[in-house]
Amino acid sequence: MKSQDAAVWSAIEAERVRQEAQLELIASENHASREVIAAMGTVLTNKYAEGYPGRRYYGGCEHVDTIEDLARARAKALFGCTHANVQPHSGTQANIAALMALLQPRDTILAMSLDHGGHLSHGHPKNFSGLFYAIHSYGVEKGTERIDMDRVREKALLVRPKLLLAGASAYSRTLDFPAFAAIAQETGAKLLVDMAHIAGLVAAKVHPTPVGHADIVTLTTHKTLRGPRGGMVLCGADTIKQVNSTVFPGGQGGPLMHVIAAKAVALREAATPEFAVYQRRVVENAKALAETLTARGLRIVSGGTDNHLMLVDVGASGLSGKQAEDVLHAVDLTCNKNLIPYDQRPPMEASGIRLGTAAVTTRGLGVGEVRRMGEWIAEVLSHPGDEAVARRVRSNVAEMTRAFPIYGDAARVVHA
Ligand code: DSN
Repeated sequence: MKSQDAAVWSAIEAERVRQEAQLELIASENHASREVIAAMGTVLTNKYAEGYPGRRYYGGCEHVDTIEDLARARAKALFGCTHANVQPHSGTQANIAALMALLQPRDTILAMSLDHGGHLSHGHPKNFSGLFYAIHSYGVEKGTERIDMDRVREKALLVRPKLLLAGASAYSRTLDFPAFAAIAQETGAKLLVDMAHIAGLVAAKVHPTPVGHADIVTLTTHKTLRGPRGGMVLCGADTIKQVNSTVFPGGQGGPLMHVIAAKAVALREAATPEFAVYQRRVVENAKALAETLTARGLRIVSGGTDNHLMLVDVGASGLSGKQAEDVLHAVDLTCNKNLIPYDQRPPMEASGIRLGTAAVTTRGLGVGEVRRMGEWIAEVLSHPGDEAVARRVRSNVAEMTRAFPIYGDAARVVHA
């Protein structure tokens, strides 16, 4: 590839070097294994396989049938559900399928507000969910910055939604799935749980599972689950027929068989004891990072974290979230600006940053390294524009990334 298409090759290589040289704190990202990446770069990308194993619209599907069956079986075993659809190209595609399976257009949904940590596909006015359904939202309380299930119940009794949606992309506390299910049952709503962020924690039993409580569970495979970029739907016998039809032909055409193979590989990895140890370390590291930042005077939304992520209110340092993201990026610490609950700033400025420990834990950082990294974050945020501080931290980050390579030389083989 280097000689055939140097332009694309060099951009891929530059991205590989960037990932090796920066500490990745974006909570929705991770570093997939070489095996997961290898599965995606295979001849499976050539195959059209609209339909499902044993019922395809094209010939020659015998081997991709094997792959999709493996992925489905592994997903069911890992998450303890009876049915799985592994075809969604992304989390949003999985949510499109789930909402179409459970609702009619214009039905009412009660979901967590994006401003308080929800997700675009849970009702943003410009997303399909906000365009085609009537959205009401719940959020976190002003004082605790946590979801209060009594308040969710009150809202559900008022709104009487057809569907209650639980799940978030910027909420650091344990989600109470039995309580969501009880509210759904009391108000006659279906329950959809989008566990995209916490799927890896759920697989390793580090976060309670929504399976058995929700009518449908959706997830992405590339965040804490550490697989390829993609989505998935888990459900029971009562909804699988609908889900299979709303994934294809409802929301998608041909499945990406190379990505489904990579999902199968990741699901095998996620069933190993090593993966459970990894997920426990992710949570330990997140707690250590939150404690370090708190000790250095930074406010963590809701006072801490139960999972892999946290929101840091950077307002007191005089910076916006955008500025904080930029000064950290300048020292090779990558994160994203994020609204904090009741934020006065617009989303593109924001008052917070979101930090997650899934990716740095994958490359081997433990509590000691994460505490050192927390000190560097605090130092940089309290001295924005101080080039001497930035130089010192950048050099510390470089040393740590060299000590904890992600792929080492093997990545060169994968991408060459
Ligand atoms: N964009 C993802 C995140 O960063 O949380 C959610 O899809």
